[in-house]
Amino acid sequence: MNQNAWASVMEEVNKTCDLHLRDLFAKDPGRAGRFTAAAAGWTLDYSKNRITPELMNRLLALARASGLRREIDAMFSGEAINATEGRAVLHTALRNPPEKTVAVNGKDVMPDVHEVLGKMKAFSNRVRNGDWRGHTGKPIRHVVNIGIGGSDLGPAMACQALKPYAQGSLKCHFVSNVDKTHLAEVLKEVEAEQTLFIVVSKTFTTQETMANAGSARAWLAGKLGEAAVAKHFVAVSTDKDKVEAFGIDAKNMFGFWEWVGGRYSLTSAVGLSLMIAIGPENFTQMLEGFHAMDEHFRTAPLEQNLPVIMALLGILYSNGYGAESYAVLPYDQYLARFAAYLQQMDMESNGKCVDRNGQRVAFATGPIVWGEPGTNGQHAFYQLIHQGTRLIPCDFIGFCRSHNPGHHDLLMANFFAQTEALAHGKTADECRAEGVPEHLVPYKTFEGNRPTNTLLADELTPATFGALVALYEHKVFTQGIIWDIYSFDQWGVQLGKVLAGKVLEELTAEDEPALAHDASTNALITKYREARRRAASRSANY
Ligand code: G6Q
Repeated sequence: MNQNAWASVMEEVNKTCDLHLRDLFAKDPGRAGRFTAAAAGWTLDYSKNRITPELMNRLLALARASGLRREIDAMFSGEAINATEGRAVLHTALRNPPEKTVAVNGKDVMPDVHEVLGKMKAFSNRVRNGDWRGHTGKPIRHVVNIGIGGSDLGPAMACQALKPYAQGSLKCHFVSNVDKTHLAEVLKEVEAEQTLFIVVSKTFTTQETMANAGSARAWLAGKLGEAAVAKHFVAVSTDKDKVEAFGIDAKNMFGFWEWVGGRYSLTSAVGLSLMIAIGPENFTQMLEGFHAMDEHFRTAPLEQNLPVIMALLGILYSNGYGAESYAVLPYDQYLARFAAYLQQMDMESNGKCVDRNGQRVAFATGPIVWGEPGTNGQHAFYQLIHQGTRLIPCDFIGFCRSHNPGHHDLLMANFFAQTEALAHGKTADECRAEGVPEHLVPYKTFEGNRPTNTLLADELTPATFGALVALYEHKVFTQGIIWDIYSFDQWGVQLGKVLAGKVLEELTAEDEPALAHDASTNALITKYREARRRAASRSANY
């Protein structure tokens, strides 16, 4: 992080940290207008943050001193900014209109992007209109996406978010966990003859996905015979040879490229299940929403740039106020999985402690992300946000219109009331004026000064949804640049992919090889082996 620019931010934080949002609003009638920006169908009101115009100027100076503009251009133009993996980072190209060109190593990637999109559209239409039939001639009614992490969370979250746009006769299911229960419970809900499995894996080697895909394939072959696999399995991957080795014909494979990171892959072929659910036209509108926010991020002045503003506010609280986490609170049930999706996007991207020079950073980086839809959270964890000892900045996300309008005014009344209460609190005198007995005044007083962002759009549509996801993608990118860390690798995930291999052998080998872990791990594995042996001898006796 640029130390001079950060010192200048902290100088201003030290001057303003005792100011209360209540007073900032009282003193400045223009505050809400001053701290509101809009783009791609979204309005961001960030006036309920602990900022003054001067503090915002200094935060923006931090962004400039970090070379943010240059880095944005580098990402959008296909430079290999994912340096530890030697790759470009071009999820933004996936949403480009056809006339744009973007070169990676001198080759324009856009023709390939649009060829795959075309293939996805043709296939989705065939599944949706019943033209693609299962082995016994019946149309598809169930689509099962088998993938994990970036090959699951995006389409799973988006299928739920855009459910009002989905074709009712088709149901999408998602299997990710290697715990067999996940697959088993989904298989109870589907008919083999009418089920399409989409095996989604960038590498086509991920243990969990391969185990689930293998079991799903055995289940289907057991019901309909091996010859049925061709009509019931398609793949999304970057590795054609591995897809073919699994037994899926390359013509039923939808490709993407190494420059699409897993957690940024929803707008690639990884979104195939979503496109089947909502149809190509809605999918295209979603891409347009993503693109609108991409263009805003790329071109808007930093002081009006939604992702940049949100990134800077996040850094203010993480590094200036020591906040450990932030909460994402969508007041829309369709966004129930949005926080889970953001957990991967943010925590996998910026959960890093080494900077781009290979040095350990001396400040906090990626925060903990959590959240639930309003109003459920209000009856659970909001207490801690209102009166706990920790500072938890929140993003409130809401819509002026609902797809299910019956209670919408009530929902939104909560939405607006919560951010106001968090900012202004309730003083001891206000409690007394309400007749609160003196001994209860300390408990019924609310300090307030709890910062929130409010994001408001007209309606949850494919376009506003796409813009919302892109907003957070670019917020996370901006923070990575300012912290000077690499946001697009994930060595911690890779570690998990190899760790289990050795232990699996130790759990399953007949001769129970000697264990050389720490004493705790040795004892736990021994206990598990004993239970496994007992279970095996019990089933042998029956
Ligand atoms: C995402 C991560 C990770 C990845 C999964 C699945 O950015 O790299 O979550 O998406 O591990 O990997 P595959 O798609 O290769 O199966």
